[in-house]
Amino acid sequence: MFRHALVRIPGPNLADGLSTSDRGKPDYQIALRQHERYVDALRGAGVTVDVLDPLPDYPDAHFVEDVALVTPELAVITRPGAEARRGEEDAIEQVLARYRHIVRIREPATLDGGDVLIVGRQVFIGISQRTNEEGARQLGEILAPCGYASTTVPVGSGLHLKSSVNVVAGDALLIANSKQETMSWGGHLAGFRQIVVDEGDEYAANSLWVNDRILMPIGYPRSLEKLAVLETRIVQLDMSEMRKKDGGVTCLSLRF
Ligand code: CIR
Repeated sequence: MFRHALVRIPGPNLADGLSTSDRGKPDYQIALRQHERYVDALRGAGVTVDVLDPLPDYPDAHFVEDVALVTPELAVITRPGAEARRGEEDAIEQVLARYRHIVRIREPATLDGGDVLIVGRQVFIGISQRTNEEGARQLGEILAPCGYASTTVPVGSGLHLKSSVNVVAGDALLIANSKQETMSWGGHLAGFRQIVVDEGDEYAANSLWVNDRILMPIGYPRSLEKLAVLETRIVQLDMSEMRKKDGGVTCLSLRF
């Protein structure tokens, strides 16, 4: 059960954030409204949400998931793979120190929270453009004494591991078709139900299970239908402006 979430309000310079998308420039007012709906959805799931102010020098800072990860035992402050985002993690450390013992990922490691998928005591760490082997090694070493087993997964194309694979129930993963086939999961997927989203619906694989509900981007009826097997309440959210900067529902918060 998650009790808390941290989010950060997008700043007026969000259009300057990093992006590989050709969906155009985000509209600030619409982005703010979408963010508010997202916070409402988290509150609806019963979590207390700390809403942090924008960081003027960091147009991607509302994607808070990348700069930390929080387990019941501790908080790990990452070292973001994109140089433009380095420094965001210092601002989140001060906040998380109120809730958890802090451990930091150190140079030469790079690690983005978007590459870390924790399912029970199993940690999948995506090796991506943002997360290197040393980042995965340090994280594995930090989490091992708490009883977590880590394994690396090459992300290949796409930004982060969780851009295309997410946990949607205790034993179920939502996974983009292409990733199920091409990622070498080394047999680690065996214990999980896999709900595979169709080609064209890849963005829907970036959905977020929070307590009694799943937050997912609106506009994916086929994936919505597939998720119905879980009999979990689904909240659909318009993520159009976040998507223009490669963001989705998972990266906008830290839950713990
Ligand atoms: C970036 O490129 O870092 C941001 N524009 C998007 C980060 C999205 N984060 C995530 O999916 N975990």
